[in-house]
Amino acid sequence: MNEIVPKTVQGLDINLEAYWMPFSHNRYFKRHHERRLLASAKGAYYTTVEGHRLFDCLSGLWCIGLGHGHPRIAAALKAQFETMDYSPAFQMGYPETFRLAERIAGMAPAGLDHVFFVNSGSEGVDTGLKIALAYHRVRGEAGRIRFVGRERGYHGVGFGGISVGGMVANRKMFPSAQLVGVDHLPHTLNLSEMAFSRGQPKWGAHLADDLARIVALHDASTIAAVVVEPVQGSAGVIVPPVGYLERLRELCTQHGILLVFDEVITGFGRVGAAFAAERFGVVPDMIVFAKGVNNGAVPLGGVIVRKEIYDAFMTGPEHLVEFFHGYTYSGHPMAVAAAHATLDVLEEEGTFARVRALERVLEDAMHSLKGEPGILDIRNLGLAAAVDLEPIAGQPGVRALKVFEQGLREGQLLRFTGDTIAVGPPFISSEQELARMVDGIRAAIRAAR
Ligand code: PXG
Ligand code: PLP
Repeated sequence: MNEIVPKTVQGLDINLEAYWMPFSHNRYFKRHHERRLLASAKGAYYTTVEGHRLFDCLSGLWCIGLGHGHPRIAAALKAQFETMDYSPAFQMGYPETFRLAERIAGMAPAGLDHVFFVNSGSEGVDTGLKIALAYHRVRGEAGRIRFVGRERGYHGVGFGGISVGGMVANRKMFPSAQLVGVDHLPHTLNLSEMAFSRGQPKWGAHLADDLARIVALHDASTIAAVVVEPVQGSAGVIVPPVGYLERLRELCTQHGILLVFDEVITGFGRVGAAFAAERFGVVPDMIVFAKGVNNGAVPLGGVIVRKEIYDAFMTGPEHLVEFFHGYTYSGHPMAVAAAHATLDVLEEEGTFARVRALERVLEDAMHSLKGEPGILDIRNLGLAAAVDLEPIAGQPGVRALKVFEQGLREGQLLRFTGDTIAVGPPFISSEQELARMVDGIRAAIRAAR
């Protein structure tokens, strides 16, 4: 096990040891990095250091819908850097950041009209939770300190996000650092009721009623917010049952609880609309976004809130800070410039309509995998889909790893977690590229028995 292995990459003067990779099998990667070190990217493709071309089946990590190296974004970044690289986030302003906030508010459902900028989804979630607590407190409901998340939810890696999140591996090391007073709704995936559903499953709206049980247990006056991903992304594209989000909205309204949609993956086009809130016709009180807002070019995230939430803070002497929160890089000019260019392209190219059209192509192609060996479920919505594979007995995760590795040989960069394969192809994908991607997945699944 512990023999010394060379970790210097052939032909590249680097040693892989010092870098502690995030959410990765470090030791395995450092031994088996063939086709996994990326040298460059353009459009929907990466090129590895060995010179292999890989189709980017997950749009980076769900963030570069418009493809890599978009010339409009490149030009905006160059111009921004030459005009102003950085401006202080606190007590000073940059006009383009204000303009971006107005623009994003304009894309959100009516009523959500103020934007707080952060630098990632994790910061967005923790910011949203802090806004919720502080909002209730400034309104004289300081007793509302509890949160409700959901099993299998992913809300980033901050202490708040892992507390409302529902992924045991991300939580179990940190029991002492969970927020106090968090309950979890059940997740909505039930294969005996909904395996191989296309789009929203019909079964499962009643699972939202668990919120009524939690309210009855703790009393509404103790609960600040419910936080859910409208579509659970990291857990493997778990699509909400018909009527489920509507029911959550109803219960939150009835009990004065804020409903927070974490749209870090679903925002800015992935589901064929600006937000999943629009796609499903359910309006939350806050939307957390990141990733696609600027095509992943520079870290940027944010929280969009209702006017009543913002207004609740705008009391007291005008010269005092209203909300003691923010980041050095909140509204960073480079991130803002990339966002304006991204939103320009999304608008001008009618990208959301294109995603809706491609959704049908992806759906048919992915569901054509049904019947291949050891497939337990296939799910999809927008340009997102997942396949659950039957695990190899006693070796959870190994089957999906094999499919991933074979996928690389097929020229497809897939995403695997557990024994689930997820795809979220770029919005610029052609129908042929989606077909080739699914052919690659099919070949990889067959080879990885
Ligand atoms: N909320 C949601 C819903 C997310 O999907 C985060 C918060 C955290 O964002 P940051 O920017 O802090 O990573 C995410 C991130 C995957 C995958 O393969 C998903 C994410 C990140 C990396 C990989 O599903 N989601
Ligand atoms: N740690 C120290 C010592 C700092 O001075 C700061 C910011 O000024 C931070 C952490 C927070 O950094 P950021 O604003 O980039 O989140």
